[in-house]
Amino acid sequence: MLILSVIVTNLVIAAAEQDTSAQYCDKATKSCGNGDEVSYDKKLIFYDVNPPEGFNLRRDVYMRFAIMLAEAQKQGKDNWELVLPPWYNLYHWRSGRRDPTPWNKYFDIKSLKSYSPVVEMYEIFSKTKKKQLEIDVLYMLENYEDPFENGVFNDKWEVQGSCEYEGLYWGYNNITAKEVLCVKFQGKISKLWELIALHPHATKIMFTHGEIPLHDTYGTKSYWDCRKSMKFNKNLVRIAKDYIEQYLNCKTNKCATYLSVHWRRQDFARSRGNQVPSIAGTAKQIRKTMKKLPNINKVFIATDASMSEINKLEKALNEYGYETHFFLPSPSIIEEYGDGGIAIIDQIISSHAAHFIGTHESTFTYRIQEEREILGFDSSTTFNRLCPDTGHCERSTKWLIVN
Ligand SMILES: Nc1nc2c(ncn2[C@@H]2O[C@H](COP(=O)(O)OP(=O)(O)O)[C@@H](O)[C@H]2O)c(=O)[nH]1
Ligand SMILES: *[C@@H]1O[C@H](CO)[C@@H](O)[C@H](O)[C@H]1NC(C)=O
Ligand SMILES: [Mg+2]
Repeated sequence: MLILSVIVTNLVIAAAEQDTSAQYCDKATKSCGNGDEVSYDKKLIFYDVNPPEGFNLRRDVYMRFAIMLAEAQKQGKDNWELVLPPWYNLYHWRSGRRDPTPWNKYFDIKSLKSYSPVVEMYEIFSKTKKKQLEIDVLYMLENYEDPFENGVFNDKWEVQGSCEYEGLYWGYNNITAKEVLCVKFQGKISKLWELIALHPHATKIMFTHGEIPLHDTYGTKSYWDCRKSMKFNKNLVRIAKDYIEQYLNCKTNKCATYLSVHWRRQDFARSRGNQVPSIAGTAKQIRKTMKKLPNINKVFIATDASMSEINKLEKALNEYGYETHFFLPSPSIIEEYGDGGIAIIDQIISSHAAHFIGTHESTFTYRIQEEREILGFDSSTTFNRLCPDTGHCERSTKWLIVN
């Protein structure tokens, strides 16, 4: 507590100091009028995530940083902004290479900003006078080899010394870092303020491996306030709602007309074979649930399965007599939104179903479950999972909303 308050004091002092690097000019405040070199009045936090991590874990990492900044802001530390890391080269997004994609393609930025001081990379670029964007300090976070030293997990960090960044800077070749430091880190994300305080004059700080710091508290009101602000881009919502109306016969938020299933395949089917069902096993489990929903005959499947797997499941469900739907995007939707947008549309459609069955330990499923909590569905319709064909089937954990 004492240490923290010292740090907070340091930060306040640091904030009061003028930034002399003068790389920014703020159009909004018109402080750029006659070409004077005027500083952007906010300090910036950048982060990236372990490259193989998917979209939905990245959404959780975002929440950790967004909450960290929102909480700091509540305590009067309002001179920091979080730069939204453009989406680039995601492992699961295979339908063609795309340029680094801003967050507004997928999310409602106004809504994100209503919770936390966030800014898009292109907004920062547009205020950068130099040809390069220079990060002052880049902290490369690393796990401790033994997180449970003497049997206990303590929050801690340790600067290891300077090292080399070999990452991609979100796909940009005009970003550099003046200083790169390797840091062993474990524990709550708010401890990053201690690292930040080591460089009180730095105005642009970046963290790699943003997935290493943990939520200060998981599932609390701040968590849900942040989560609620993560609204999707309105166009994606409209596409999903049009689909629901046209094919699933529902015009309201809480639909009574269909069951939805998140059927995660690909790497899950390959490397977690004992946790996910076979195709025939999936169809059987869907039938078992459908028997308890006598008024419903429509099934919506969100999936990353191959076309041949999709056809097999569809055939099995049709044989049981169910009307089966998959969202098949038009070429123009693929072109405009890519795999990321299609995945979001699948999530939105799944969120509105009368009843949902997810895939165990999939963050894609978790985000759908949260959406359903926000929509106000009974938790018994939400926290359900596909079980393996044989063996033990652990129940889904219920992460209930806190309003
Ligand atoms: N369109 C679509 N894509 C999916 C679906 N399930 C998984 N994916 C893709 O696979 C990725 C899985 O990574 P991630 O989001 O981290 O979720 P997790 O790996 O299931 O925890 C997603 O981001 C999507 O790109 C699905 O039901 N529909
Ligand atoms: C860096 O490159 C990107 C992509 O070409 C461009 O949009 C951006 O404005 C550039 N940034 C700076 C600071 O010049
Ligand atoms: Mg993943």
